[in-house]
Amino acid sequence: MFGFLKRKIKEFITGTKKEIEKETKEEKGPGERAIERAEKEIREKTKKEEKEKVEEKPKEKSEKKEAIEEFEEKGKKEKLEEKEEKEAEEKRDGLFTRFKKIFVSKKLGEDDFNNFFDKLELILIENNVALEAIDALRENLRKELVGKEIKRKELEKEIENALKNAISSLLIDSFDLIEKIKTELKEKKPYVIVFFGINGSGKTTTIAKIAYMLKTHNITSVLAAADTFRAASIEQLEKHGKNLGIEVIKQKYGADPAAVAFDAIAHAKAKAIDTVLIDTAGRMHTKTDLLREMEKICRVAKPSLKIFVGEAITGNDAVEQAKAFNETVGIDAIILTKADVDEKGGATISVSHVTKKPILFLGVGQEYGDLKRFNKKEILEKIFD
Ligand SMILES: Nc1nc2c(ncn2[C@@H]2O[C@H](COP(=O)(O)OP(=O)(O)O)[C@@H](O)[C@H]2O)c(=O)[nH]1
Ligand SMILES: [Mg+2]
Repeated sequence: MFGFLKRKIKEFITGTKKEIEKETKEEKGPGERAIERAEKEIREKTKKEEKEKVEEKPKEKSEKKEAIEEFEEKGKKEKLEEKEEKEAEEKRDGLFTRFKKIFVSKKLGEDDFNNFFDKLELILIENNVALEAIDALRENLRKELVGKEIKRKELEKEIENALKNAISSLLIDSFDLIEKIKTELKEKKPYVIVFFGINGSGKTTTIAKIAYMLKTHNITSVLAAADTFRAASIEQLEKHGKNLGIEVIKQKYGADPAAVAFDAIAHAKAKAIDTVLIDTAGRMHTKTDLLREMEKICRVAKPSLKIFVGEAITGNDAVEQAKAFNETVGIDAIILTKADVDEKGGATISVSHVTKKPILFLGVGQEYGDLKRFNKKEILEKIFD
């Protein structure tokens, strides 16, 4: 998951680090020259002082000393000189290191940032991040980076953290569906969920996964085969129902989907079933048709939750679909399927920002258990660690 994006971001951060390092070296020219001059002066001054000290001493004593004493004295003197030289050297080093520390940092200006972001933007586009999300990332990153003094040593970490924070603020924290259902069941039964999304996005499979998950939490459900349009869709849902021991309410192909939804809800009420999961057809031949059909289902079923199901791998298309469904019927949450085969992650990064709705789950395979609760922290770890 997100392998391609992760690799690209890593390359980008390392590349930016190298570039800024090169720039800091070039830009510190005049400053460094000033330091070098100061250093040279200090070094010369220290040397001069040392020399004076050394020269003063023999003058006082040499005339009075015997040859041996003189010899001994010389030995002591040399040792003392050595010690003093070492101390002075340490002092110079300390000073030099301190100067160096000041000049290995870089303050990012507006131009630096634009240059930096232009390159990042290409990577984000390549990874299917939606333009609206890219714009938001640019603003978030600008706030984090422009005018900030960045130490060369911390460059990589700083860029990574800034990017992590910027992406994090695009993702909306999701809620715990099981907890939500349990709470609402205390007030009203059944809890009705409608699943929207285009053909092949994974709606039927996801409904089966959700039904399986509910079952493991002792929440009962009934499935409504309200996709009366697509060939074999009813049989597909029935097969899942059989596998999971969950009832499927159906009518004939071509029947009114809203009527199927109505039947399923009536059935749940009669049998005291906790939830109704409504499968729909993803007909998108014209927006008006879809609007009418979906609106009717919603009017009849009065769902507690409207979930958009999209394929993570389709990137921008999934984001555009989510936007269209949100504008027509209004969605409450998102499930992105096929995240297991999505190396780019663009839809996952963008869809919440564009719709302002949370991602609840990621589909990560074709088994019933392959539904992963969306976790912001985990996503960021997948991209960066
Ligand atoms: N790898 C993978 N395949 C999935 C996932 N979810 C659904 N699929 C597959 O996608 C195809 C279409 O799914 P389906 O549920 O029929 O889509 P629908 O037309 O929206 O109902 C099927 O072959 C599913 O097995 C997923 O999370 N990962
Ligand atoms: Mg289907």
